[in-house]
This record gives sequence, structure tokens and C-alpha cells, in this order.
Amino acid sequence: MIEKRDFYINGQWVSPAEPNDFEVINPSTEEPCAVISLGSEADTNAAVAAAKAAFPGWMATPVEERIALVEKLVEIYESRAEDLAQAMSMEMGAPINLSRTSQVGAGSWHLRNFIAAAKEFKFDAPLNENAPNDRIIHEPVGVCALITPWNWPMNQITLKVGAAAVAGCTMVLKPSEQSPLNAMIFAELMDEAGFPAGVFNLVNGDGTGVGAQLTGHPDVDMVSFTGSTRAGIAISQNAAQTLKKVHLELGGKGANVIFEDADEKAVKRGVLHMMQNTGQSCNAPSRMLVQKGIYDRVVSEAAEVAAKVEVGPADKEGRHIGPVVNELQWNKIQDLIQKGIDEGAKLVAGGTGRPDGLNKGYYVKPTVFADVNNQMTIAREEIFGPVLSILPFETEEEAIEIANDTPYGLTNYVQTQDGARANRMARALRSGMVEMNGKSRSAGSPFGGMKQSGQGREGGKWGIEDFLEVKAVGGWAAE
Ligand code: TXE
Repeated sequence: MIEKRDFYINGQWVSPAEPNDFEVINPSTEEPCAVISLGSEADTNAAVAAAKAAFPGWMATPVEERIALVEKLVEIYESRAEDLAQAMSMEMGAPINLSRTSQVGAGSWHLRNFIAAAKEFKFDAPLNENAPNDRIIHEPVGVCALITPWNWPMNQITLKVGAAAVAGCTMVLKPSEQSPLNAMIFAELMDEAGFPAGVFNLVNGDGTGVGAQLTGHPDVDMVSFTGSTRAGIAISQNAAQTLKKVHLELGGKGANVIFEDADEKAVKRGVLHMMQNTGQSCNAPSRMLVQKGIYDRVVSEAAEVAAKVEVGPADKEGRHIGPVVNELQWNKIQDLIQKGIDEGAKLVAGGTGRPDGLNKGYYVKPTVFADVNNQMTIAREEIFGPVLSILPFETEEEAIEIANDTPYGLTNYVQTQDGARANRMARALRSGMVEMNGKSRSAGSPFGGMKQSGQGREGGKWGIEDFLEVKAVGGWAAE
């Protein structure tokens, strides 16, 4: 069993102020795989004090030097890719092939995008050519609390740390207590890259402990959070006491609108996208909206595709899906599947209980419901498991109405070969992102949501901007 009780504070690994052991459970086996500590207020205070003391020096460090350290970081990150992949698979259950490719790959991608965006970013420039004496200066916000979840852990950590680092912020990372091991490896990489002491700190803990201490701390200037809408609201309320800047990346209930002229791979693509990472993605296309003329055919194709999705342990090589992260999530998903049945949706694949032959581990059957209406619980709540809902529609207007009738607004998807319609849909859908015909967004594109999916954007220049304050200076002297 791995024992990793220390925190990374002020450039050193230090013991927790008080012992408070926490077992990390491997979701593929339900057995403990590591012991960490949950921090106390004294640990939180020490980390925030280190970040506060390091801020003036880090802010004054030329941006080229900050970028050079992130360049060093990405090199080391890639050399430790296998360690990161193994840790993630063990603690949050992503199959090892997914961990090696998408889970770890997302981290390199984000860090490299921040390096490119920071090199282009105008941190300090005249307002415009007619106002040479007006200077617009972008300065780092200050000490940032970075609170991350367990579903795409390196993706979320690098989106926050990479942007904060090039912007000149100092930080305290509190990773999810469900998946702390990959974050602790990441802290080793920050150390090896040579970031000055105090610029990056890590304290493990849970939401009500270290999470709440950080978001209420008077010396924390900004909170960047990814996780549930429930926690996002609690964090906003807590942070409001000292009017911190708050960045939130929360849940989603994406619509995938499939028109009659969609390409022939659209249905399979949509089902597999839903099942990826065992449905534990905020941008999962969880509501498949299907036009009436192709509805029956799509339902049977979706059921067939889902029935062929294999489920298995995270350490097995292959293209199967793994377990969900923990017992709490497993129970939540089972309850929601049962609700779908009780409220009258038609179960066409999967259902409650574990898949055959998998009696231990938090495994869920790849599940598809047809004849769902948008008022059913399974169409309204983020399930965060491999569960797809199919809803019929007739016209483009109706599809837009159903897609937008949700408290969330993160990502929507459109499948049609009519370019004009695709573009109309892209404008009409109320979400931070729209992806069409299986094309994902390119490097440096901003990620984030409208409505209860959050506020702010991550990635590329938008991600850097979120960690900056804008200072307007009048009467700037010529130098
Ligand atoms: O998330 P939590 P949970 C959604 C998804 C999932 C549900 C619950 O629907 O089923 O959330 O997952 C920290 N103050 N997403 O319970 O609790 C916590 O310690 C400060 C969507 O695991 O939000 C962890 O570090 N911090 C999502 C992080 O928040 C708090 C990713 C996430 O945990 C806190 C994960 C508090 N009051 C879940 N409460 C996405 N957007 O991708 C919790 N935390």
C-alpha cells in the first residue's frame, strides 16, 4: 500500500500539522490502494502564507522566465507520463489506455497551449494608437486556490496551474481526495522544474475541510474550481465574504442533436462519446435528440452500440470502459437509472446492477433509454455515468427549445450535413461550446459554460486572462 501523507508547501514536502489519515480506494477492486492525509487549518494557513510570501517575487519575474519554467515542466511531465497514467488508473478507474492517451495527453496539450498563448499575450500595451499615454497593464490576480475533481484530473490541474503560472499568480492546489496521487506526482514535477519556493503548493483535503478553508481565507484572492454545481454554489457563497474572484467549471447536460441528414457514423460516435471515461465528463453528450424520421433506426443502432461496449478493470489493456470512481457515484447512478425506469422511459440497453461477471468494483452497465422526455429526472440531472437518454423531435425549432431547456450550458453537439443549419444551430444553442459533425475544437480554444455550468473560460489566452487583473494607467510617460 502506498503511503503519501506529506504536503508540498514552500518548496518542501512537510508532514501534516495533525494526523488525519484517509484511504484512497481503487474503484476497480474496492480495495484501499493508498493512505494520504487530509489537511487541517494549520496546513491550509501554512500553504497560503507561502503563496502570499512568494507572490511579489513571482509577479516581478519576467514573463519569459515564467514561460521557460512551464517549458521545463512540460518536458518533465512527458518523461513521467507512465507514472501519472498508472496513478490515475488506480485511483479513479480510467482504463490504462485512456489514461496514457487522453488523460495524460490533455495535460501536455494544455501546458503547450499556454506556452504558445503566453508568448503572444499583450501583458502591457498602449490602449490604442490614438492614446499612447493610456497604458493597459495585465497583472496577476494574486494568491489562487485551485480546487480540482477526479474525473479528468491532469486535464483540470494543468488547465489551472499552467494558466496561473504564466500569468504570475502563486497557488495552493487542493486536488480531489478521491484522486490525490497523480496530483502529488505533479507536485514533484513542479519541484523538479525549479519553480521558486511558495509559487506552487499542494495540500490534500476534503471539501468541507481544506476546500472551505481555502475559499474563505482572507489571503486568497481568487478561487478556480472545477466540480459539481452544488460545490460551486457553496464556494461562491464562501468566497463572497471577502469578494474573491471566482472561476467555476461545473456540470453539464449536453444535447447531441441528430438531424435526418446526419452522417452515417453520427449515432455510433455519439454513443461512444457518452460512454468515454465511463460517462464521467462534464461535456458528455448525455441527451441524444433525434429527428422523427430516423428515430426508430437510431434507437436500435444506439442500443446495439451500447450493448457492445465492454466494461472491465482499469489495469486491463484495451478499449473497454472502467468502473465509476466510488460507491457514492455508483449508488447515485443506480438511483437515476431506476428513476428513468419508474418515470416511464424505455430501457433499450443496460439497466441497474453490475455487468455480468463483475461482482466487485464500481462497474455500471452501459445504459440507453429511449422515449425520454425532457422533464424526466434522467434528462434534467447530470448522471455522470454511462447512461444515454434519447429524445425525439420534429423541427429545428423544437430541437433548439429542448436542447436549451436545462439549467446547464456547457457543450452541445449538432449532426447535420446542411452547413447553414449547422451554423444557425451553433448560434441558437445556449452553451459555452458547440461541436459539429464530430469535429472537436482546436488548440487554444476556450473551455467553459453558461448558466449553471459556470463562469469564466479555461485554456489558451482566455484561460490566462482569467488569472489577470486589468490595470488602466492614464498619463503614461514616454520612456
Ligand atoms: O464532486 P464535488 P463529487 C459533478 C458530477 C458528479 C457530482 C458529484 O455530476 O456526479 O459532481 O461529484 C471539492 N468547498 N461533477 O461529489 O464534491 C472536492 O473536495 C470547496 C462534475 O465528487 O464537487 C473536490 O476537490 N471545495 C465535474 C472537488 O470539490 C469543495 C467533476 C469536486 O468535488 C467543496 C466532478 C466545498 N464546499 C463532479 N465541496 C466537472 N465539472 O467535470 C467539494 N469540494
